[in-house]
Amino acid sequence: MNFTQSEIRILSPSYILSPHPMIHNTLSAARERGHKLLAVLVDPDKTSRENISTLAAYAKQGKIDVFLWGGSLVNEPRADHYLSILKASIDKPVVLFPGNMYQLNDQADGLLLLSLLSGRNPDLLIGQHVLVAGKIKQLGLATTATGYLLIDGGRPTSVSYMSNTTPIPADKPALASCTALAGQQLGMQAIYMDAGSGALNPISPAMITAVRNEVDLPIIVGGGIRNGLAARKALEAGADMIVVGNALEKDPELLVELAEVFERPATF
Ligand code: 1GP
Repeated sequence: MNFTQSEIRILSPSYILSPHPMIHNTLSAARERGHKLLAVLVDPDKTSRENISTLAAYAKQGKIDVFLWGGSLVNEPRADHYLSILKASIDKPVVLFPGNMYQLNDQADGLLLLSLLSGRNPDLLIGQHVLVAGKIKQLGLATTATGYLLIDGGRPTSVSYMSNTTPIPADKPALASCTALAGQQLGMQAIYMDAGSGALNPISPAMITAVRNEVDLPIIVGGGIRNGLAARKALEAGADMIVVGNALEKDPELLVELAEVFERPATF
């Protein structure tokens, strides 16, 4: 069946019209070229016009490759407005990293469709996904099926509390690698290893390498990365993309130090 452009726009706005490839394809392409990526997590509850304009300036300098958008809770009434400002200010992919099913938004270029594989809460493994499957299709959001592994970062985080799940112990890399492998066998398109926002300790290189050695999928690593050294360690251990949120909320200039860890600006 053939559709006109306006019909396509109605059926599937973001998927068809987004100028950016799906994030797992971006990650795979970067990996093939030996490139690593830096993602900045923007929590709609903690951002502002000024913060977005600062980040946009760094993105224009090639210091940010990808934006993730989301939080454990989103109560900010101007969240949609801020997302539209971010989208209008940058030429980088903005991908939803939703803390719950209420955070879908077709202004984004894609959605990390997270399944919390490290936990045993069925609602976050498949329950919420069923509830929003029709909505995701309706919005035309491009999805990346993402096996999400919550790993102990030294203290309880919003994710562990809100998800009501126990993180994988930080000193049990085999548990993480088998969980990631199961995710790959189930057809996931990426693995996100997260110590949770504001974690005391970032995920150890040993744990990242254990997962890297077990799966061929793109690996995203975040939680508690506060400086260039921690970023470098995660990348050298096998992460394809690191995510930094908290530390940049406090000090956006940290992007200068982080960018030095990456040898080149990414091209999309
Ligand atoms: C959290 O991985 C992200 O899900 C980022 O963590 O805020 O600690 O950088 P931080």
